[in-house]
Amino acid sequence: MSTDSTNNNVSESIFAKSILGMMMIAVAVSALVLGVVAVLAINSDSTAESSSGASSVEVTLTEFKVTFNPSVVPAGDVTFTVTNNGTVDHNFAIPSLNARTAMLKAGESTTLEVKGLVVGEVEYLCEVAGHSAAGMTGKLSVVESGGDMSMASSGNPMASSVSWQQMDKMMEDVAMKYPAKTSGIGNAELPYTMSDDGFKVFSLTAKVVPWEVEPGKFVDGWSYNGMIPGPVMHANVGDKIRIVLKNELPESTSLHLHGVRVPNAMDGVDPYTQKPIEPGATFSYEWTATEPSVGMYHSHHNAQVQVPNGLAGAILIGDWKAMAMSAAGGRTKDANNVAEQEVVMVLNDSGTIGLSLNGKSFPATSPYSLAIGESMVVHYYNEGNMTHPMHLHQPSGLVVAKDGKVLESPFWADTLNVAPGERWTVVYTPKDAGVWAWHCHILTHAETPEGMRYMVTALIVK
Ligand SMILES: [Cu+2]
Repeated sequence: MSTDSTNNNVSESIFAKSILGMMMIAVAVSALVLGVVAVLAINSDSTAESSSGASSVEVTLTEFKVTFNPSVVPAGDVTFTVTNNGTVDHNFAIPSLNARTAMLKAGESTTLEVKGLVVGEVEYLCEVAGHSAAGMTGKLSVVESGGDMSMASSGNPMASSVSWQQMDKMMEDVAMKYPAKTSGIGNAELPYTMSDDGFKVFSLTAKVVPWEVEPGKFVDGWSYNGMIPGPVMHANVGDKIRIVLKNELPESTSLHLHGVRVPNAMDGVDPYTQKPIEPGATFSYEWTATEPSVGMYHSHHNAQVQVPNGLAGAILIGDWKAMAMSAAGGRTKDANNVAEQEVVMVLNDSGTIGLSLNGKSFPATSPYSLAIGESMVVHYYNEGNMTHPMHLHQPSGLVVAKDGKVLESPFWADTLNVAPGERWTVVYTPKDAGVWAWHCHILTHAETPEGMRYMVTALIVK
């Protein structure tokens, strides 16, 4: 459904030809709109400088990638803290300076002191045979040190001694990575099987998997079927539904059907309505769907840990594309009154996954695309612990349903507060072409001194 098909619509060639350039405009617009630049910390009392005066740069090695934090380094003496986050041996070398670390085993870390880096570019690589060819090489930008560009610190923990040129470079580097490829994607459509007794049977397995939240950053993701968010289930009013949940987690769990009308015994609130599903055990939730729902399914056991760590997904009962367009009643100026896309957007801010849209942090978030006059029905789901004012730069959305109930009076909003547990259904029908930033408007959920991050994606209108 939705997010998957959307990804496919946005081919890389489109990005290669035009989107990156357009995205840069969006970046510039976004930076202005977000207004973050004014409060960025630029401080000559660098927190990133050691007592020896060397700047610190973190280098992370994985298969087969080398990532730097920050992504550009100031000229002068630099201490590289090199960590092998991969599964095989790697090292880090700058051949032109004859500087290299020893071979690092998986999980090992070391430091590499480099003196007198000069402004320009230096080539780096992993020296294990074949690894540079596989991608573990590149050029590191060395820029002038901060000097008198400094301003007062805002106290931001991200503060470091960077000039505005360094900051612009870092922001551009991040923006140009969008949409960054990461392993794993959530919200895949979950196929069902029909049982002999007439149930649509959906199978879920809860288990912990390595989840790539942003490029190179793997966390312990608590997943349904190995993905975050869990797979999307679609059913119709009148269906007999059975969800078979196998628990492969290190602790008990249970599954609550949030916003779905089910008998009390199927409400998933252990120990009241059932016993906890212990590790290794399986439990079946079954009921007959009597009402349309924009439902969440999520853990109701140690939920403040399990849900933000990833145990959440969408269950949609009824034809919400049709219901949303019917509720919109032609007000969005859709060309044919048909929704071309349905998008589930799960918001999160806590646990191992952290600030994210559909389990990914910018620049790993998925872009969406539409043509002028087409419509996209978006279901916002907040599975986190904070409210998120979701803002699409263009167009305004017509809010047509709250928590799976169609509104008697749909209303327009370009910024919509989505509180924990809420689902809002919005019809977006663009009128103007461009790459439109789409993000949470709590600014610390969207930007850092190193560029856009976390709850940011884009709608590309052709
Ligand atoms: Cu937010």
